[in-house]
Amino acid sequence: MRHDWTRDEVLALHARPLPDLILAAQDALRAHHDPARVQKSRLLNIKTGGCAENCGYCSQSAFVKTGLVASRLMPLNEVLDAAARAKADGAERFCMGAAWRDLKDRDAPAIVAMVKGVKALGLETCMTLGMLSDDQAHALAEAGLDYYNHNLDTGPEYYPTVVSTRTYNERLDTLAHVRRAGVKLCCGGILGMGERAEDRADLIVELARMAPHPESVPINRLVPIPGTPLADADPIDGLDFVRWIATARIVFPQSSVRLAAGRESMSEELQALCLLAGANSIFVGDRLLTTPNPDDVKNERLIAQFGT
Ligand code: SAM
Ligand code: DTB
Ligand code: SF4
Repeated sequence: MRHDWTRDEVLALHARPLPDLILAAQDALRAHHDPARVQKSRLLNIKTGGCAENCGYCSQSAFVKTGLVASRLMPLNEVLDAAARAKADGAERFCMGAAWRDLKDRDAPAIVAMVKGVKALGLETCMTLGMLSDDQAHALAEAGLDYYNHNLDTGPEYYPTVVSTRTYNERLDTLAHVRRAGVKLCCGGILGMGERAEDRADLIVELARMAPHPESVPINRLVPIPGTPLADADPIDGLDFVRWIATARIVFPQSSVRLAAGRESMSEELQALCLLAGANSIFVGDRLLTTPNPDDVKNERLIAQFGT
């Protein structure tokens, strides 16, 4: 496992002739994973909208008017009902997201109860709640949380263009707290926010510096949301996106690489190429947090091509 990738090395990988790149990505995948298996995670938005951060891509920021109705934290019984349905539909991991800048101590008991309840249903648990203190990360670990999602989103140079209410270093602090508490890390980014190839390479370099690498690396393709600052960003080219997936697979051979948001706007063929390029996980269910996701008939048809 390498932790000292440079920007230029990552850019050179990404620029290899497509057949060589895909072959190297398949080799990396097959060295550590079953290439026929696509891991399935299900998302639930447990607290929608009204967020105090100004992430330029997000429908849930209080800084933008997207028509989204903000909600309070979802009651435990509703979360457990949704988790039971997700399990019945074949999800393996249940990821609960809250539109918070950070976890408030007053909400922590409710979150702990959700982790315990979802785990008792036999699902892996994942939470994404914004910033966490050291103590909060330990409390979640004690409750049995398997994964914490906290994305770096892009490289450090482009980051302030996308978000100005928090810094890259604050993001890294939470990631360190989660890691110290012994919770597995889910950390990746978004492509198609107007960033340069260099910024994408820098994101990969930052993630690679973490030792161990994040166990899960979600690669999102921007879902442009009317009313947000990035509503009109130029979409990333499909094959370029495939190249970045392959690059991530080669740099993070042991990690789960998730083809995360953005599948709704991709053809089945483009999604299949992303899986051939080494992605081995998707979100199932017809909703992400606030936007649609392909339904499970489509998801199963895609996964069936890969042998499971
Ligand atoms: N508030 C928490 C946080 O920011 O960490 C958790 C929820 S936040 C919505 C989780 C992640 O979803 C973001 O870090 C971002 O990578 C991704 N995301 C949000 N909106 C998106 C969009 N429109 N397109 C693609 N990815 C998006
Ligand atoms: C991640 O990297 N992508 C997920 C999950 N982690 C929390 C979120 C995608 C959100 C897409 C836009 C929306 O539905 O609001
Ligand atoms: Fe808030 Fe997370 Fe959306 Fe940023 S991405 S505005 S922190 S919910």
